[in-house]
Amino acid sequence: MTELGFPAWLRATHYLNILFLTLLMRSGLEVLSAHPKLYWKDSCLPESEWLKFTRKKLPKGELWTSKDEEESFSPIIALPGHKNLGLGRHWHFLAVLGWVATGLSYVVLLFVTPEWQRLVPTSWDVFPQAWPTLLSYLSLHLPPPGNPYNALQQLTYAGVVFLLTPFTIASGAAMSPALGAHFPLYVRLFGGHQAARSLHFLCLAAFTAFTVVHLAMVVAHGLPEELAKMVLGSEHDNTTLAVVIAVVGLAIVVVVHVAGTLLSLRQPRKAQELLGSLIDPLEMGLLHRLTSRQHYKIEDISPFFRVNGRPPQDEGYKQLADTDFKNWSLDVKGLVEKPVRLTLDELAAMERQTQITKHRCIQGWSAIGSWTGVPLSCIMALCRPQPSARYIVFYALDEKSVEHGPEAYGRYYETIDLELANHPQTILAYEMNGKPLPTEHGAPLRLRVETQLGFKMVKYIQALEFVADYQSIGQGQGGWREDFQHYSSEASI
Ligand SMILES: Nc1nc2c(c(=O)[nH]1)N[C@H]1C(S)=C(S)[C@@H](COP(=O)(O)O)O[C@H]1N2
Ligand SMILES: [Mo]
Repeated sequence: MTELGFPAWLRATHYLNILFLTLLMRSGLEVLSAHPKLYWKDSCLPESEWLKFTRKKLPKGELWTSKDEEESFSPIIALPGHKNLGLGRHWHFLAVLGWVATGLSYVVLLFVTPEWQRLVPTSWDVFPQAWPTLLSYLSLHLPPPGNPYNALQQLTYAGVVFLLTPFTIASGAAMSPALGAHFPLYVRLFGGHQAARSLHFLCLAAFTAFTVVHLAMVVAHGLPEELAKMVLGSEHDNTTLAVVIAVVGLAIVVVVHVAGTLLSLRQPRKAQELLGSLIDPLEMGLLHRLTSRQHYKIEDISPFFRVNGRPPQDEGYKQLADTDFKNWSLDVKGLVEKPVRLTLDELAAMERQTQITKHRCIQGWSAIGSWTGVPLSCIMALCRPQPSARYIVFYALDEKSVEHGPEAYGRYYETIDLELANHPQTILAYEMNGKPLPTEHGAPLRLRVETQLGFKMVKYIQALEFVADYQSIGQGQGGWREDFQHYSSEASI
């Protein structure tokens, strides 16, 4: 190591950072495309967004859903592009794992070696010193070389590593429905779910700005010498070799992006299963156990609650609705000691629970509503699941091809495991905001499982089935959206 040398671990983490940050940026844009609007308030009133990436106009006077607001981003900017929220999230979380592991190794190594002294400013003088450096850049002159960084550079790097990065991770975590349900105060620190989402987007903007300026500076300071420092550790090393290694390194990053994009677009099920097997166990271990402790106030209830999933269009449902669901009943079956059938009146006569909670749709919008219904645990006490039962399947009445076309067919269904089913705020709701469940929100009965993303909360429920496994149901992924949109069945984040 020469005097200015950068140790190998530092160079390796710098390189991994390029890989993971670019994966995070592209997959993050995929997530954004699913609801390309940013708000500060959690009720997400239409047209209250402060920034949007869509020109779509929503029809006035007729029902539209959040699916109608989705945009298709090109794979050039989004991973994988073309309305693939499910896979975009898989990539985002995988990249989070890689990025956090890289970042932790970096920070640990930084402080067990003397390296930290170059990154962390140790004197307030860094501020007055940064000023002339900035002026000199602004007048298009290079400041005198630093050792190894000039004051402005040191401040910027330290800011990115110790402020921007932790804030980005913290604001991302604040969007997890399980964390938000268990620690509502944590989300309030950011000003709410939508503020956290907006701030998380601004972190992307900050990282992008940093990257652009950083690259421009590398070029301005002399590309071959800077590459020699980055790749080989010292500017006095062989610059040609450094350029070759850097080009090969960047080519590998590009190959990972292209391969990931093609795999996801051409073999989405494979990508879903592969990425899911890496991320889901961790998500399960960290978040699945958290219970919902949400008790918002009546004043918090959103004046507007988006709809996702159109009501069933068939005659059968219309007839049920026309007679106030007097002819509807809930079929509880499968691996239970005592199968039961319950009418709406019978459900209403059981234990009654009301909760005011925040709904978080996987696409990105949120809303607060009040839900009244019977705790699922009461239904379980009635039907007594057999020891082999591990999941509950919720079958709905809506045929999805009506909305999605022939490629995505079948009636909506989702599964949750018995652990979630036993959570204190898991209920079968028949009222919303003090009134019978409106048609668009799932009449006559819907699931509320308040630590999960919205897609788990099946509307228009017809039957519950207790099963040992969900592999033989639908396409075997644990729900209609898992089957056709490649969402993960683990919906805690
Ligand atoms: N039967 C059925 N239930 C469903 C859906 C659906 O398409 N069909 N969509 C889910 C999704 S993605 C969300 S976000 C919530 C939306 O609930 P809301 O329409 O009451 O706002 O319902 C969930 N339950
Ligand atoms: Mo959703």
